[in-house]
Amino acid sequence: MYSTKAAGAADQDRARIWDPLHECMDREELELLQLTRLRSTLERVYRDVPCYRRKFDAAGVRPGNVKSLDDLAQLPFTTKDDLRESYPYGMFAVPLREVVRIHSSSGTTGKPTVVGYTRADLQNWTELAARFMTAAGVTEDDIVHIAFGYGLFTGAFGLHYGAERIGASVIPMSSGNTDKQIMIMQDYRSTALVCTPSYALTVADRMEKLGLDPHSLSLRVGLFGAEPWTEEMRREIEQRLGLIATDNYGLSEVMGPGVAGECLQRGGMHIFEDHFIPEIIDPDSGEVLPAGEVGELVLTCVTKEAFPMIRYRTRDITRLDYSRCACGRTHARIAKTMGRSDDMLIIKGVNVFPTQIEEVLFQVEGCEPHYQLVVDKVGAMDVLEVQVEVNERIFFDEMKKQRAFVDALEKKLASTLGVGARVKLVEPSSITRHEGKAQRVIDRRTR
Ligand code: DLL
Repeated sequence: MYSTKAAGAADQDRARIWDPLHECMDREELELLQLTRLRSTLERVYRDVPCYRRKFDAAGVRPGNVKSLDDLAQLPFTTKDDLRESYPYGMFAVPLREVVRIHSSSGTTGKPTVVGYTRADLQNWTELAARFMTAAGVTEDDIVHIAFGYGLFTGAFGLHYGAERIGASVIPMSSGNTDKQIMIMQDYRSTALVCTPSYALTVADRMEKLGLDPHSLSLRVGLFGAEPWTEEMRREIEQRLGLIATDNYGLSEVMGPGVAGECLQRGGMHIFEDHFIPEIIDPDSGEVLPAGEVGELVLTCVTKEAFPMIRYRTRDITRLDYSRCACGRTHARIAKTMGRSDDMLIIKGVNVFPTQIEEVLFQVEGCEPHYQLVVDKVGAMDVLEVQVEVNERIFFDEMKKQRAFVDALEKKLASTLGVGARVKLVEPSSITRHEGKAQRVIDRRTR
């Protein structure tokens, strides 16, 4: 399915595990460790965080009621609203004096969410970043080019310290100025690229526009995350940049990058279960779903000191796989997320994820990998418009051929999504590129 380069790397991968003691623990031993850590975290948050005490009391549970991992389901969920109400420091479980770093979520509306780390939290974060970066094939011989923005966003700092811990040479490039990024990658011979998957394509586009061959770079591996992306997009990035593209997942509320990451088998992202307990729930009923079912990921932190989240509703839609991975790690894997439940569009009553549309666009010859979805209401009807960049041949083709292209694409979308969408072809390079997370949806409906 993937390049021979990736298959060869997967073979070598089995030997490279950053922390075999924890990453390859027997399940029984792992669950015992989780339970011990969970119980002590619950005692602490009940004692020190008024919001948790209130919520536990309202639900009629005490930390002492949790005698097994199954009892976790008795505890109330924590949501973004709880964090907003406690803004800025209300959910910290330690005095500010013990907090040595503050980050914040990248949400675009309202006040950001503030998260804090103690010294021990930063050490754990560094270790977990080293774990997933090693799993993705990074070694002390790599030159790691970090194109995430350094700032309140957790992306750059998380991977920066992980790469340093491994002993790689880190280039703290930060985001923006694509031409300079390319020059530095050429001159410093960067071997590992860290950014969002959409920015990786922006780099490829820009190089091609400048008449440069992206394969002439020394890049070997890409560590991409912070936004949903499909297998089709992975293939496109790999072909165009000539590297092995891996996925990693995290969220600031829970820690940042380093919650989960792919090994080179690339059959899902190992979630570091000795630090986070994952559950999948039905987003409507809140019921815990059996392993393997698709639903919302809920995470409980069991080692965080400053900002431990208990049953935090991530809104990310995925599934958990507990089967044994060929790499030797025993931690469960989360599937590539379909997106966030709050990014899910409801068009004429049908649920549509931007990633489903991405999958279709990547299969059609002539579509460029840049698109945007515009949702509007015409009268009482929801209308979904898919704006997609096409190559110049199609864009300047005669009307009749263009019409046939649009019709075929609309048919394919309708059969995949189960609801009609209008397609609008737009000129190459006309959709705004973002240095961080891509913004795929413009919703013009008044809710
Ligand atoms: O995006 C942390 C991060 C930085 C992860 C760099 C990986 C690499 P936030 O800005 O708080 O934190 O956004 C978290 O981004 O709930 C998901 O919806 C989405 N997300 C993060 N990683 C992935 C991924 C960082 N690999 C939110 N696939 C999460 C899909 C992702 N979505």
